[in-house]
Amino acid sequence: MKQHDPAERLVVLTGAGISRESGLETFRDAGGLWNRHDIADVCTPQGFRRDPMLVSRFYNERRAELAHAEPNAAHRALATLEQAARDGRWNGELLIVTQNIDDLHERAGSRDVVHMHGELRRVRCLSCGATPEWLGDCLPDTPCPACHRPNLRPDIVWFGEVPLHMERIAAALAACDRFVTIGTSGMVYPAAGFVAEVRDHADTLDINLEAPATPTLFDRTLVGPATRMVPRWVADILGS
Ligand code: BJW
Repeated sequence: MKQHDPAERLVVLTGAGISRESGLETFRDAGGLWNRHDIADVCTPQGFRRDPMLVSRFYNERRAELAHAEPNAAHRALATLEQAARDGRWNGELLIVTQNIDDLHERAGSRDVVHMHGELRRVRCLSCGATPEWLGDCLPDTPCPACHRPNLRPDIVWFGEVPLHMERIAAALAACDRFVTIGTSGMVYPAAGFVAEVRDHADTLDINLEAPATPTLFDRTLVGPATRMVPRWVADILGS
């Protein structure tokens, strides 16, 4: 039986679809990134070891695109909900877990955002472990600002690597009353398995441009573009 505490705990899982209307490509849609790039080449540690220049250029291009992208109405609506909790206008708490490596949630004003697949605007030094912010290009011979050795990689979770912040995410999922996914195909684990973890104790909703092709585990689905559906759904929660 589903139970609700007075303070509602909401976990929102976002995917590439929420940033599509900001001009950033998704992965698996027609014309998405995986139509033009081989996953094994650009999204695995083996691919990086094989050809670090190719992988560095792939992420340099995406970092440059991100610099020109702006948060959209869906990102802003989620930030409004978080702000409403802080103001006491909504008796709930919101955690955004994003699979996205962009920073559009933060730029829209969200503060509590967990980047489970890493962040494009950060690199990681394989020599000293530093993870400095990185806004420009990074190439295989770029020295680490901390230890000066040329051993930097994008601070991204590739296939076969363990996603970040899993303990915090697991605790939030175990405690949530409501779980909502926005703009994700549900193809990549462990994120794809979250709905199965929560559906016995939480209401579940999927917001996506496309209606699901097969029966899903979600209680409800809202079909339409994130910029239209998310503000509407947030307005419903806030009762306006
Ligand atoms: C809109 C819209 C609009 C469009 N409005 N909607 C079986 C079981 C469990 C695991 C595995 C398994 N088989 C293999 C695995 C492992 C593997 C995996 O899942 N593989 C699958 C391909 C099967 N997973 C991993 O390796 C992960 N690690 C792992 O499992 O470690 C083990 C472990 C876990 C936990 C604890 C301990 C150990 C790592 C996965 C790393 C994924 N990395 C990437 C790249 C990140 C960097 C980058 O951006 O380059 O993450 S891959 C890529 O896919 C990216 C995304 O975050 C991720 C998900 O994609 P997303 O966001 O769903 O995008 P799309 O394009 O697929 O969908 C977009 C959706 O938006 C569509 O539905 C559209 O309709 C919709 N849309 N416009 C609303 N306007």
